[in-house]
Amino acid sequence: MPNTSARPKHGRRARRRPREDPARNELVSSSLESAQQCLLNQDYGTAFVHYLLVLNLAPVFKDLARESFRFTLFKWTEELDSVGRIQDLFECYEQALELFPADEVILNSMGEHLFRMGFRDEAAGHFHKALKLRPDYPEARENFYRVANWLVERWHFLMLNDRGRNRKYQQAIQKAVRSGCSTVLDIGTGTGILSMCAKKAGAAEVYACELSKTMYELACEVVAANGMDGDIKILHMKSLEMEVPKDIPDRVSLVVTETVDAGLFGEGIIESLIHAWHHLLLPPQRGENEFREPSQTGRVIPAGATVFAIALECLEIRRCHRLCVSEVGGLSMAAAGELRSPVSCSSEPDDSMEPYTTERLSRLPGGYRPLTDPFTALTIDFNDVQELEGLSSRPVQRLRLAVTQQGELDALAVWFQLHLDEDNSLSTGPQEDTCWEQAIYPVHSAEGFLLKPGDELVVEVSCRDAYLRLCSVAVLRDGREIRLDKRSDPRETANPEAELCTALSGLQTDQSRQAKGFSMLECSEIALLNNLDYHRCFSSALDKLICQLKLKLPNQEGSNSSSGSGSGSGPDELHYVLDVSEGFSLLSLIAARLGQVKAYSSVEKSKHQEVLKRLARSNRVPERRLEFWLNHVEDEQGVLQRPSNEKLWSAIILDCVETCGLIRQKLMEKASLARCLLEEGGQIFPQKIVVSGMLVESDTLLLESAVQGQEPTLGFNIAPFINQFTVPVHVFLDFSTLECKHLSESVELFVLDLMDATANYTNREVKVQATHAGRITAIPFWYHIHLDPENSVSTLSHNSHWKQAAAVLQQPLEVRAGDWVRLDVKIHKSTISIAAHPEEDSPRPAQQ
Ligand code: 44T
Repeated sequence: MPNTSARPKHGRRARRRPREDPARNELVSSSLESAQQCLLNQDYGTAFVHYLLVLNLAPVFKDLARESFRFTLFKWTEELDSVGRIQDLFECYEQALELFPADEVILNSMGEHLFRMGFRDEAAGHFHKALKLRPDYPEARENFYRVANWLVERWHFLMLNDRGRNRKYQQAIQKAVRSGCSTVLDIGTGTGILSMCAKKAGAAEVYACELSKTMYELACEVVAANGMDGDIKILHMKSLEMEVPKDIPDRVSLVVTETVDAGLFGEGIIESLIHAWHHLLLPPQRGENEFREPSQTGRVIPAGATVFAIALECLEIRRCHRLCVSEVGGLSMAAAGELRSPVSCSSEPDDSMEPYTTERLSRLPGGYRPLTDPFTALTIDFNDVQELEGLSSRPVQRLRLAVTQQGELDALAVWFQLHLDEDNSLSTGPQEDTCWEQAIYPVHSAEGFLLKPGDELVVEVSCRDAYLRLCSVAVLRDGREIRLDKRSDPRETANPEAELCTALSGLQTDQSRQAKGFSMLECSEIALLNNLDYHRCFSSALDKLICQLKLKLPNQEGSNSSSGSGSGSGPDELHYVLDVSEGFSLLSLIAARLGQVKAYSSVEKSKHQEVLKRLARSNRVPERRLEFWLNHVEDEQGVLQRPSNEKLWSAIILDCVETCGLIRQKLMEKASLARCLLEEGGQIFPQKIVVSGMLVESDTLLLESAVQGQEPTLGFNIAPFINQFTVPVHVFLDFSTLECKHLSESVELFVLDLMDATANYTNREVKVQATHAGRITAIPFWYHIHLDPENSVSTLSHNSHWKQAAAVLQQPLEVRAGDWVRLDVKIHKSTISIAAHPEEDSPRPAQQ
């Protein structure tokens, strides 16, 4: 019999009111008073400490003081942030969350700080928590949407929607388990689908590991919802850290994994499998005569892979990886030196370089031209640990490929066949109807090389640092080998006359080239440099503005003497132009070249500043006319300031749209600040942004947005869980090649007038008439960026460095041709959202 006498005592004690402590009460009330006084004096640090004391000693004040406490926290951490006391900042948030663990505003705000510091996963976790606490909290929702793509990458949806792939993996797993593989480890389980297949097929023990925290948590949820939480042990770790018996009791007979990316090895499958063979798998079946039970041997699904490649010409790839123009916005680019995209496998492996990028070849704008037949670049047996281990020491393989079509060599593209077992394989090829992209190895020596039928292309295949690397090294033509990596200009080396010219001018070029080395630019920055329309447009708008201002000057100063044409103007008559573009931008230099202009660039990286300085020199722009703004300001908030105390800006160039197709955050705030810093007659560029869109029916967009359909995925309940990570706006879209049916003309959705201080952006209703019958699943949108009434650029143009975005509807909307649809367009803090409704009152089309 338990001792019951103890219980009432406890109960009594718990129920008793805390003893009044006058000294403590005194402290609480004086601290509260001090906190309020400090708040009034804007001494937020002290106020914060007082509040902490009060709320820890007297939690009853929590409700009352919550608002002021939050305010103090935000003000104080803002100060800490501005002086770089990041550690202290996060400590304050932690203390605040100890007091208010379920305060969605504090959680969301801490998420924003984490996000700015680059802790994306942690930030996302905070937004997610805030949203769960208050699903209708718009700030947290917008923040969550911004990070959801990193938490759960969009290809998860594609893969789960790819029934062919799901079925093949299921069949291979079923066959292996039924043939006796009874213990299974799923490496990189994602949503847990392959583990559940193994369990359902009858495996006795199933283990799974997943390194992403979000995916691990998701897998746990999914497995539990399918009633298998007792049957599948999921570990939040990288397979390389797993040990027997610490993490799993014994070696397993089957490893299943789909840790492959478009370049096959990019998710580390080689390293994972070498480790698994040494530590986690039973020994493999060796030879025919040494037969052991399948339950006593180890094997891997997929069993192996064959990698294919092809050489191709593709303008779209070219414009993102090398400079294709010699003059941009009136500037000669000759002195820029070599500009490279960060995608290269020819140079020494380097953290800042990626060996390949990925594209869906079938969706490349402008298409591509194959220059060779597809060839086998590599085969690999995942069940042979010696072969896996030997991969990185395999000698570089030189392949000679017959050129089948004439064209400029822009890239090698790679795909593979994944042999799940003897019967089942998946292909990631460009012709297949799969969710896969292909790996792209761009050629980026400054000039292209024209391949001709009869040529042979020499490609080197290697596997350094566990990445598959392909490199076009030479062309064999007429018995001569022309190196592609060590030439000054291929067309010239192939042509003796030109070779002579190069040799004559060579000395100087070669020297300066060596001195310069190369500068690395993002693919979107290179595409931007190649966008002549963009620069021409800015050049002409700036020119027009400066001319207008020059004409105004004499009147303003009441002078009628020699100025106006600029001839007699002194240094005081300079016009100040600020370019706050993100990343590499030539616009400041284009402005500086106009004369009478002092331009401030926001280019930050010193190598990039060097490029601009070189270009300034070679284009005869005096050095003092180009300044690097960020070299003079401590923190980013200082970006929008006056050029000097007595001066204002003639023009401020704002970078409005992100490459992904969204309006930049805080654009309108920046614009209103910029307006205040303009001299009379000055302008901000752009003046106006018109957002346009179109109704479309696109299954592709749906497949990339959420797991579709009502039926369970392979019989498992997965969709509702992963679909929590669905976002309403899809980014990085190429509208020109999106498989979709246009259901309307393009329509104007919204106008942002950056020069209008009174504009108030709220909801807007737009009526659109369907031109065709169909299911509206999405509304892609893009921007016309008006620098002034005459000059505008479109983010939809073929040479744009911008992609498009699309609002994907939660519920597709059926329409007939002629029906009217009402779009509710909302812009909240630069985030666009669009909802579509049938327009009930609109006139029906006349009956035929
Ligand atoms: N994306 C394909 C690559 N992991 C698939 O955290 C095709 C991309 C793709 N976990 C468009 C289309 C497609 N130990 O959740 C991930 C990852 C995890 C591991 C534990 C390890 N050693 C690893 C390695 C990876 O595995 C999961 C799957 S990786 C699959 C990559 C649809 N763009």
